[in-house]
Amino acid sequence: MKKKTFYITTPIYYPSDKLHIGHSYCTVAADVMARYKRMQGFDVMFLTGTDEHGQKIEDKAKAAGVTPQQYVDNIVAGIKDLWKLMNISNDRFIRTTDDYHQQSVQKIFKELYDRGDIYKGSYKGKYCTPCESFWTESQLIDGKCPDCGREVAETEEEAYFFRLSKYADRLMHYYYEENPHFIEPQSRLNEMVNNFIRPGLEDLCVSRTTFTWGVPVTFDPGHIVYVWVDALSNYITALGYGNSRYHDFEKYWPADVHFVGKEITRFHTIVWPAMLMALDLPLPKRVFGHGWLLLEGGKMSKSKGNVVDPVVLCGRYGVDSLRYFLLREFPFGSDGVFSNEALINRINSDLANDLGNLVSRTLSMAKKYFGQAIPQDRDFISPDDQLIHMAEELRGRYEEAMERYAFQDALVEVFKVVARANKYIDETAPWALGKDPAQAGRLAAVLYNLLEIIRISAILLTPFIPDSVEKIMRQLGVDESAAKYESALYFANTEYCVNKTENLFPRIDMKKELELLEQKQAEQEAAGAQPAAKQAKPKAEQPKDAAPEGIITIDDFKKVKLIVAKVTACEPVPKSDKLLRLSLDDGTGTGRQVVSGIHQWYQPEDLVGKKVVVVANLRPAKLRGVMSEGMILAADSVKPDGAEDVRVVFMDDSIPCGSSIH
Ligand code: ME8
Repeated sequence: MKKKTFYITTPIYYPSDKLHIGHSYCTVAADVMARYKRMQGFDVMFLTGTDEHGQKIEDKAKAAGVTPQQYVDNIVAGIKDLWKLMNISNDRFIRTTDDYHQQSVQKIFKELYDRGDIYKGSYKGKYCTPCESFWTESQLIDGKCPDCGREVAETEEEAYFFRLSKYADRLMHYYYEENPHFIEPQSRLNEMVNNFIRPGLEDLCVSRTTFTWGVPVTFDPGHIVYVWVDALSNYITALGYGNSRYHDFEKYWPADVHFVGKEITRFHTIVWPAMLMALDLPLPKRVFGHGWLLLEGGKMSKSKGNVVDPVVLCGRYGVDSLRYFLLREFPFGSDGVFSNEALINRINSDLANDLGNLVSRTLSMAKKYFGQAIPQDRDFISPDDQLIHMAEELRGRYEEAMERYAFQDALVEVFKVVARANKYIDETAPWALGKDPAQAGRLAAVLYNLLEIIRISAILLTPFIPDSVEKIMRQLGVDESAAKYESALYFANTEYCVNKTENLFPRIDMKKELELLEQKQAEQEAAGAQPAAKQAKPKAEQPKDAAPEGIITIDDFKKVKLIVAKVTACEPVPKSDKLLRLSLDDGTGTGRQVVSGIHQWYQPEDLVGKKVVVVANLRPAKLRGVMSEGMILAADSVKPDGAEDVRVVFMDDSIPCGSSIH
């Protein structure tokens, strides 16, 4: 029998800077859904990618002194690494600079033109470069871009327009008659209708002539296809529409769901369906506009530094912990405030205390009392029924939530059962049963019940924390069929072969960890706030003549004084397990002292006698009460197991102390 298909997409991200936790949020959610549908037996197509054209990228590349292609290649490589690190199981990754995509976009544009849905006109209005959007005077807020609050420029150009206005009625019909669940959550439907459709849709300007980094309009040289037409088309070109690179269009289109951030719901629920109507193609079944992750104080901003960098968070707490937190903490459709404290609390309470404890207590008791397998001679008694019933009903409740994309609700259901099982341990007191040989049958039933609950919960947690579930299943020693979705419906007289337990989710010392993160942040701020992550919306205002975000000028770079220095002495900073105090010969004759958070990776003897690179003109700062007059350079990376790795940059010993580095 042919498998049912499921096609799910994320937005394609702008590779204008490194991605931050907000981008991870949407991608992890899509990954969870894709894994869930695969687990159910669907033939899944999960697409993500990058949206690489437009003036913003062209400007950034120029400022960086590289070609736009070089600029995006570099960032896209980092994005792919991030998805690998975060265990994202996308089936395809589309880049809008891929040849096949560009050719398809050209065909789509021409097709719309030939059908009369694109026509040539002239545009006069206000243009916001960072948002790549035209605005009318009345749409501006205080004369500035209503989306990002930045300056807009007066523009007039000959341009092509898409007859968006023509589709208003058909869109309304689709929303209300044909597919009432098209826009989720429902509040976004009201927003689209009241804010955009009812006031009257205007035709959309779909070409640009003011820059060149984009897909050229084949029949009118000098015109570039508007970046949103280019970007939205990715959902079909990636399946082979208009190209012969892929051949899955018939199989997977229409998409089952597009996951998008709420700010781009408009493009996906108005512009995109209208484009598809104009092309005579089926419309996506659903667009889910999810909420934003905000930081305390309102927005994620680069001044908050690495703490919102998913690479750092995965390195410190593990990929699964972060995945779990993102989907458990915030209802998918609403905004949520991200904080390190919330993250650590959630890991400690749910993963370490509830799930981790249940697994380790149960497994160690099973091992202690019965070795590996649980004897078949089991005395079940009626109080077990309520627990078993709850576990056997769990899959239904979980599924009901998952089908609504209510990831938080699905996880709450699973953890209700986990909590109930922990309570059951306290009620049945297996350690007391273990003392009485006459109770062996009862003890076997209790431990069997607990193992079955762990197994069922683990199956349902697979999409969220896949690596940890694999470890749990290994520890339970069950065969593959007992780990399948079908087997999550009932107690299955499963055979267990219990293995050595390993602490899955170590408890995090909140106080120490927050201090460490604060210190990392202080170091960054002292170092001039390194831009670690792409700034999330809403965007902060920038001075008019500032270089694009994430880019510095050569003059900025010249401000940093880098010199070679030799480590003459080194010792741990008292009361800190992270910091080392280094005495340096910096060629001045007086020397200097630097405090560095590298003790986790280096012992003093690894450093003494070595030559390092020092940022010599950093404002001195006290770290744990010890004055630090500079910073040594080191590379920060993530090992395959997710742990953070730091390697100091050492210099050739023949270079004299005090030599400056340009
Ligand atoms: O808009 N919280 O790309 P983009 C939650 N290229 N999600 C966030 C977030 C935050 N703070 N910040 C970003 C684009 N996101 C276009 C899309 S699609 C055809 C073209 C997520 O790099 C959210 O899903 O600005 C948002 O829609 C997406 O990143 C935008 O990424």
